[in-house]
Amino acid sequence: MASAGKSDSGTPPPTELAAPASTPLAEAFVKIDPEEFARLEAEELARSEAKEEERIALEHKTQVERNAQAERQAVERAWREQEEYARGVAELKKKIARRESRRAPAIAAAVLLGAVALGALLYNHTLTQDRATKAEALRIAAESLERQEEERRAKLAADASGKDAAVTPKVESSAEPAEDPADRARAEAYSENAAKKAAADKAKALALKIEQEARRMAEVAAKKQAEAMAQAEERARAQAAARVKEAPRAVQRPGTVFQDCPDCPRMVVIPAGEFTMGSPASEAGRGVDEGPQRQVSIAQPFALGRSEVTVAEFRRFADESGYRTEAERDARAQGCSGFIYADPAAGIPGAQPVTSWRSPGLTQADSHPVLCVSWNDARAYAQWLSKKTGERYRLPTEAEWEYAARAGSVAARYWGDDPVQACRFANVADQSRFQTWGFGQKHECTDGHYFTAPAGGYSPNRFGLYDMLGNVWEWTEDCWNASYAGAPADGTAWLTGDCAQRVGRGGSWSTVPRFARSASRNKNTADHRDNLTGFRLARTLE
Ligand SMILES: [Ca+2]
Repeated sequence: MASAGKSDSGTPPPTELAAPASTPLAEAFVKIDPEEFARLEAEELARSEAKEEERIALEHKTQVERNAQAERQAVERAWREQEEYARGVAELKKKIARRESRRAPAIAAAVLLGAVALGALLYNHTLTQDRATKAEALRIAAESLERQEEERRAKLAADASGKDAAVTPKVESSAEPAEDPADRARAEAYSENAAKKAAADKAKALALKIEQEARRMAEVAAKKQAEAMAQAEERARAQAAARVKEAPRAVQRPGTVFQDCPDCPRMVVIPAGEFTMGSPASEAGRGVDEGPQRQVSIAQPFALGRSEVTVAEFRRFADESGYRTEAERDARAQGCSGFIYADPAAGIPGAQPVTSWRSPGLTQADSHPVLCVSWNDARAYAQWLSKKTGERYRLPTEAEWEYAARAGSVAARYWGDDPVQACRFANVADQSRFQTWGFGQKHECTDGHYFTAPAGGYSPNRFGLYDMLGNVWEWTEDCWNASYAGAPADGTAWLTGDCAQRVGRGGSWSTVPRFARSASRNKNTADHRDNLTGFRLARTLE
């Protein structure tokens, strides 16, 4: 306890200073201060980094040298192959020709031929390599030519010495004094240097020529390729244009009947043409909304349904798409207006429920035109069919409809003016009808059907269209206008005016002569449905 108290007095025990000094390691720690240590550490790090950089640089240099070596070897190999090729050609020529005078040009030609090929190689090579490689190629070419030149000289010398030995063996031992060997060596050295320089110049010139030739050949090849591509493109364009010309001719031949799918409605191609739309003031039963008469031009052929869309066709739409008509969606008890009056003479009972196309208040077969569909429902069907087929189905415009119904006729009906002839061409309010609701006289003929008739059951008009009059009223695309003043003259739909109401055309199974005319018009709101109204499709021909 006493020593502890002494310690507390401020005098440190002697061991605290003496102990560090007693070991060299501890002394070193004491002498190196932290800053010095950091500096040494940084130096060491810099040294190791420098070493690493040096190593990377060395590796890089080695790789570069390796690449250069490979390039040199490739060029040398190519040149050697070329030499061998030239030599082989020369040998072959020798054997065939056996004529000294023709040998040299033949060899030269072979060398040039091969050189052009090599030049192409060199040219391609130089496109991607640097100038050093190009210089190297020139050097190798020069060396090669030099070697050839030496070989040639050696051969000539050998030939000459052989000839000399054979013909004039005594020349060397003649009395004339021999040349000074030193002069001769100098002359030979001079001659050799001159030959080397000439060979090098020749090699450079040859390499330049090769390069130029290769470039020219590459340009010619590129030009030829561009021409071939342009020609191929032109041919493809011509073929495509021919197809475009052919296709519409085949598809747009007037009267052609086609289907875009096995279950799709049959369509008829209607020709382009002009007609007078509306009725003359003299036409019996004419309405004021049918004028003024005007010229309409249909510029393009189009397709129109051969008959009205049938119950079967509409059912397919409803089943496949799940679409519910406006009548079916209507919360009212009666979604579709019915025009059924009791007709005891015809065995027609009193009021039947009229709810939708599924139950239109009268008996229908699948082949009959669908009823109780609104303008909106009809357009939904056209959109669905367009999506299904990839073609552009739509409702006909009012002008298209009248143009197609008339089929060139200017009479009140496409069969003429006489309503009594109707029963050959249409299912209308005929003699079987008891009730005409005060609209006037029924058709004085018998068409065989009180209500709807199977689609396409009567004679067609001159365009091959069925039931353009009678059976069911047909929706068109146009907005309602009470006069044709200001209507488009190009057959397009008139989309201004009273667009809440859309135009219906053609009359129905219940229509009297007054309305069963090509020019007769009707209107209803776009959501209206009744059991007199259906529709017919149009399709744009591309
Ligand atoms: Ca009828």
